[in-house]
Amino acid sequence: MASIAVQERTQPVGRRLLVKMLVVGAAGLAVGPYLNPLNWLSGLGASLDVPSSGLGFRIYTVNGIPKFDPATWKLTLGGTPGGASGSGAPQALSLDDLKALPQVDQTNDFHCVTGWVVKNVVWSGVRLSTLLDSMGIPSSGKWVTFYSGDGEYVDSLSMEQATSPNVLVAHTMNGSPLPAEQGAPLRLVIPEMYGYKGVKWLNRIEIKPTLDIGYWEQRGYPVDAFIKK
Ligand SMILES: Nc1nc2c(c(=O)[nH]1)N[C@H]1C(S)=C(S)[C@@H](COP(=O)(O)O)O[C@H]1N2
Ligand SMILES: [Mo]
Repeated sequence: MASIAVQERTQPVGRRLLVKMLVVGAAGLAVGPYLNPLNWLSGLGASLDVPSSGLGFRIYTVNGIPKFDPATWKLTLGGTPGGASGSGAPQALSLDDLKALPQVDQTNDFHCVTGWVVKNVVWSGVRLSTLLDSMGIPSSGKWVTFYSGDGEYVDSLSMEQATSPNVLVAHTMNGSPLPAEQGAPLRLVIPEMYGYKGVKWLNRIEIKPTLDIGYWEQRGYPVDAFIKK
């Protein structure tokens, strides 16, 4: 298990550099991991000794690994502007509450924008749309913001993206609870998008009238994270 975790990048990524990374990344994948120039690029910002899981994930965090106590942990659903109840009062779900909701399993390839891929990851959890429905989606609710328990990382989806049926809040990966460094107890999974949209240590979801720009997007990544085929 990885004991040290690093950021994906620590340097701001300009638009042109990002385009270069994507082009170089595609070339790198074609010639194999040892020749992948992205390994040099990632050396700009992060340690060259990138910790990884046995499955091929590189473990990223911008602010450590938050402690998880199953007895007190809660997922807060809040910020509904003029929510169904009229109050938009936040709800807080325990892990047991979450596991009492309808559960789904799905198998997806995981893509980091820097070029690495983990094939056939089995995620289990609750559809995000199930949670959004329980919050009540007001007509002013155009965006959904996701917060990490690390206190730093954040990202967002449009309501249309967020209600797509294969967007999950996952507590289980390949039949086991998420490892601490991979988001325990909960991470967002958006199979059609690059990994940076998938907030780890997810502990709060808010429906909003306006877009909150994500952590890496504030540093140059595209808000549109759909995987380019
Ligand atoms: N809280 C948090 N979530 C995060 C990140 C992060 O640094 N902090 N990195 C993102 C990026 S860029 C990727 S590719 C994936 C990596 O997931 P892994 O650490 O399980 O490999 O997590 C995403 N979610
Ligand atoms: Mo990533």
